[in-house]
Amino acid sequence: MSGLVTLGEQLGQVTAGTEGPLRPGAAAQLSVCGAEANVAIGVRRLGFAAAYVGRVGDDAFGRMALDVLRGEGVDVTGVRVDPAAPTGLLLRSRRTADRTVVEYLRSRSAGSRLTAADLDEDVIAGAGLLHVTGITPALSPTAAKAVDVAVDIARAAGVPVSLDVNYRAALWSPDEARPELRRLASRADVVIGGPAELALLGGDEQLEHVAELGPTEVVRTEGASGATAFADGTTEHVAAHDVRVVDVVGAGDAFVAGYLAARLDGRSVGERLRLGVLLGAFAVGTWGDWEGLPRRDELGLIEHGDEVLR
Ligand code: KDG
Repeated sequence: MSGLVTLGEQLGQVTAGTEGPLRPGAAAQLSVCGAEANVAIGVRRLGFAAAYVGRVGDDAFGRMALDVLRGEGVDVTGVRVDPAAPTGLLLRSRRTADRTVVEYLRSRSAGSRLTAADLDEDVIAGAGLLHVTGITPALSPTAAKAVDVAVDIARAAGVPVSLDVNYRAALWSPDEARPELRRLASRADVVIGGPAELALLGGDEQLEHVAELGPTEVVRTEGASGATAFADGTTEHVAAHDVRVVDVVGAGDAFVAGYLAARLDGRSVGERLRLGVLLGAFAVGTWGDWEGLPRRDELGLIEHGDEVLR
């Protein structure tokens, strides 16, 4: 497989349908989410192969996760159904019209029971890119080990490694996260994160300081301002699209999917940034983490400013 391979946790997702706290009788939407699989779906929709490795429970959300990924054409050969633990859950309430609250019910979940034995060495060694995030090492010592071993396999095979810092304060403290994430960044080729995440790694948000850890490409996502990359000594910035924002969750994963898809396609850093911010614009303009990600033939809708695609 010459595409992207990634590993992580898929969660069931319950999103309140209306503004306010979660309360009895409130309408809710069910889905699945997970930063790594969001990226796999985004890359896949653009026409590249993607494989996802993880564990889900033998329950409704586990089945939903597998159905979604299979339906998107993501290779799930590496997903184990673990009968000993439930699929983790993410509760999302729109606490007010523009403030989202996320709660995790994921401790001792199936996804956190991921181990290095779940990895297929040949799949990683044959990939065009291994993508990992800072969420998986925070789940459990065995999941952290799985990430480490996956990176080892990729590096030994000459497969580029990308890291989305994805610091989750609900899972670990900055002091716990910093050494682990710095070590991962030092073994990655591409590191992507927001300003605060890059500061967690490099002491401040300067791309050059993170690059000193070892990666050849460091990318800062800057929300409504766009994104900036430092690669091979050169800094490049691309502005974000001017779109109406309905839901920012998943925008980072969408950016990563676009950036990495363009990288798999052998495109320049500037083109990677442009595809990244374009996918980010689709993500913020639609509800859900991955549901609104574009197929390749839809890119022009935002890229060319068309209001209607005919
Ligand atoms: O990036 C969106 C993610 O936050 C979401 O899909 C859930 O993976 C997730 C997490 O751990 O927060």
